[in-house]
Amino acid sequence: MPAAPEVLIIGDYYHVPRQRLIDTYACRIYEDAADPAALLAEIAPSCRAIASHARVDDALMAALPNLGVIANFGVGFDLVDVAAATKRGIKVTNTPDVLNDEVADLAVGLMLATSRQMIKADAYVRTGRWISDGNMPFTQRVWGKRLGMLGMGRIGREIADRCAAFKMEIAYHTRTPKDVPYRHNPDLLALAADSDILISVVPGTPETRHIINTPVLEALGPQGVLINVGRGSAVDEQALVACLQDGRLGSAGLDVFEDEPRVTDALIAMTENVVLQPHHASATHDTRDAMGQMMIDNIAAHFAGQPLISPVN
Ligand code: NAP
Ligand code: 8YV
Repeated sequence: MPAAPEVLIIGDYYHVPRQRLIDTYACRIYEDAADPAALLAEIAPSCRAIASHARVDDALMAALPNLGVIANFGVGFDLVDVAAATKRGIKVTNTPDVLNDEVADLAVGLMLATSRQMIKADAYVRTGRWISDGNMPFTQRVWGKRLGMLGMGRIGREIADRCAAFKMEIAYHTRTPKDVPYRHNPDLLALAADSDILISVVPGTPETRHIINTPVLEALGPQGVLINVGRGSAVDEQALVACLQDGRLGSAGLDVFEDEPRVTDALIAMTENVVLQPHHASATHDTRDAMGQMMIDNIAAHFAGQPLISPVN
């Protein structure tokens, strides 16, 4: 029987599909190697696939001349140098759609938790302030508010459809209009000025870097709420901190950050008007399992010479 094809596992992802991968193929684990360069030299002739949740750059691809596919754990593939892969004839895959509902649920949860100050309210009860200080000050409603969506792709649509059930008035900004029952606004600044709540769910690309900047945050305004479940790089975090500190922006609910897992001290200190999540929007057992299975199915399709399930390039 021929040896199972060699797969290099890079980065940490859900242990259940990871074990499935290890049970199916001859796998080597990059992080386990005492000498990563020696590992790469050893597997160079046989390694044909990478299953990754970490940076995959051109140097790594160059070290593995028989690499055919990089299967990325996650729909966002900003950690993979796709241009370099394409140049080398290496396929890249991701895990779209299976996480749409999960991420949309968390976006809505963050919007509610931030606007209704649910974390602060929880602390208010636990620390006895309800007794010592009386009723907690009021919060901002969500239903019927004007929602601006930055991004109206697979996940953005699920978020918008949920928010429609909250009787929100929904508009969105993307480079090209989509076939959705919401109003397209070609100008992000104008969208922010017309919104009470802005939800960002765009990929991390050079074009989206700091697309949410001081003017956008100021346009959202002192009562405005920013929710980010896309990529941290889309928000100028320094500008965000400054706007939250001096009241040019009302509040923020963030699942993603510029320098994960490090979060700037200023955001951590803001317990009154900021809600933080550890990049957890897709992090349920069911969804992470589905993402892992899709990653494995892409690798299997590649080895079988069949069309890939979700090719990126
Ligand atoms: P998608 O279907 O490709 O949608 C991306 C949307 O962003 C599209 O509507 C696209 O429209 C818009 N967009 C892209 N570049 C833009 C730009 N420069 N200006 C304005 N709009 C732009 O992707 P998806 O599956 O919804 O996922 C979106 C992203 O969410 C992923 O790439 C990932 O980074 C992030 N994500 C985060 C989590 C989490 O755990 N927090 C989980 C899953 C995904 P146009 O192309 O017309 O501009
Ligand atoms: C990933 C995500 O799993 O799919 C994406 O793009 O951001 C998440 O679903 C993330 O990389 C996990 O940390």
